[in-house]
Amino acid sequence: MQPVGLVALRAGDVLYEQGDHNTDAFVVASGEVVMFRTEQGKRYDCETRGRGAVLGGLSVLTNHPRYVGAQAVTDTIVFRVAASHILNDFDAISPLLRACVETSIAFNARLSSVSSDTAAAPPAATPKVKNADDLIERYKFEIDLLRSIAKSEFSMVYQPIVTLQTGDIVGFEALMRWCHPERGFVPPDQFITVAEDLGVIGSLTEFALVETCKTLNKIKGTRQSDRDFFASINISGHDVARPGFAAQLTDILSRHDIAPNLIKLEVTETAFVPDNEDVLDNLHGIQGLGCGLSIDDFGTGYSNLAHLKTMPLSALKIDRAFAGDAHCNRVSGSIVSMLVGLGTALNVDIVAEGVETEVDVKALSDLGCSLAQGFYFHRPANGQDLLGLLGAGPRNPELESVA
Ligand code: G
Ligand code: G
Ligand code: MN
Repeated sequence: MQPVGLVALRAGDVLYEQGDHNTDAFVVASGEVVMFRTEQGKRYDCETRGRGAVLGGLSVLTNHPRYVGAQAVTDTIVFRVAASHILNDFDAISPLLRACVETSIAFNARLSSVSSDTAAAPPAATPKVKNADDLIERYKFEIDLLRSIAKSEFSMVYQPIVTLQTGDIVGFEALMRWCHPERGFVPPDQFITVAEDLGVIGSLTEFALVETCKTLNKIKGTRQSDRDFFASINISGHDVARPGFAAQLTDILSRHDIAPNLIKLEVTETAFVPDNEDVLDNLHGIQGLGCGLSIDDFGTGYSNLAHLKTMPLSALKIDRAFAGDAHCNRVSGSIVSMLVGLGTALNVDIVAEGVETEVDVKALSDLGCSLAQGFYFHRPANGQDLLGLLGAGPRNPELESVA
C-alpha cells in the first residue's frame, strides 16, 4: 500500500468509528469533519475540524484503537497517511521533540481521565494548525510523486564529462528529470529527498540505471564503437544502505549486457558513511563487480577523511562552490589544489563540476585538474542529442530501435 492517498467523503460518511483499528491518520484537505464519541449507546459530538487538521494521529502514536469516531459534515477530501509513514517520521525527529510529544500525550490522557469523572467537561478548543498549507502542499507533492512513479513520468538527461585540456568527451553524468503535467519541471533536489522519505527512491534509482544502460547500448550501436564512454549515475545513500542493492545492480548490468567498468556510481559524502554491514556489503559488492564509485559534491559535507582509506573510490567530484570560483578566490583555489593532490595520492580521478567560463578552464588546468563538467563545455542533453555530441550518428538506424 502507498504511504499516502486521497479519500473523498460525502456529507454524512463516517471515516472511522470509535474503537476501530488505527492503520492510518488523515489530514483534511477541504471540507469539515466532526469528531464524535459514543457512550452507553448515546452519541456525543465533540468538535469539528477543517482544512489542515490531523485526524487519528493520536491513536497512531499511542497504538490505541480510535479514541473517537470521525464523520464528514460536508463533502470532504482527506489525505490518508499510513501509520508506518508517521511512525517512521516520528522515529526520525530529535529525541527531545519526541519526548515533548510523548509527555503531551501522557498529560492529555490524564486530563481526559479526570474530565470524564466530572460530569461536564468543558468543550475542547478547535486546534489551530498554523502550517496547514505547508502540510497539504507536502502531501499533494507526495501523491503527485507517487503517481508519477507509477506512470513513469521521468526521463534522463546526460551531461558530458570532458578532458579539461582538450575538451574531448570521456563520459557523461546521468541526471534525472521530472516533468509533471501540471507542476512542470520539478528539480531533483526537491523530489529526490521526498522519494527518500517515502521509501520509494529505489524505483527511481532503478529507472536511472536501466535508462542509462539503454543509452550506453545506443552508443555501442554507433560508428565510433571503438571508443568507450563511461556513465556516472547518481545514487542515494538509501540505496547504498539497502540490503541487496549490489545484487540488483549486477542483475541490471548483466540483463543489458553492460560492462561494469563503464559505470560509476556517484554518492554524496554525507550519505557515504560505511558504518554498518549493509553499506559495507554493498560497497564491496560494487567494487567486486568492477563499477567505479565517486564522491559527489566533495568538500561540502562533513567528510570523515578516514573513510577515504577504506572505501573503494574511483573519483572525487569537486563541488562547483569551489571549482566555479577557483580563478578569483584564494581559498577555493587552495581547496582545489589540495583535492588534486589528494586525488593523485589516492590514485582517483578528480572531476571539477560547474565549469562555466574560459577563465575557469584556465584556472582549473593550472591547478592540475584533468577532468571537468559544466555549461562551458556542454549542458545536459537528452539521449538523442548525446549521441550527436559523441560524434556519431547511428551506424544503422534500425539498431537504435533495438537498443
Ligand atoms: O483518532 P484519534 O484517536 O487519534 O483522535 C483523537 C483525537 O480526538 C485527539 O485530538 C484527541 O484530543 C481527541 N479526543 C480524544 N478523546 C476525546 C474526547 O473525549 N473528547 C474530545 N473533544 N476529543 C477527544
Ligand atoms: O539535475 P540537477 O543538476 O539539478 O541535479 C541536482 C542534483 O540532484 C544532482 O547533483 C544529484 O545529486 C541529484 N540527482 C540528479 N539526478 C539524480 C538521480 O537520478 N538520482 C539521485 N539519487 N539523485 C539525482
Ligand atoms: Mn552528481
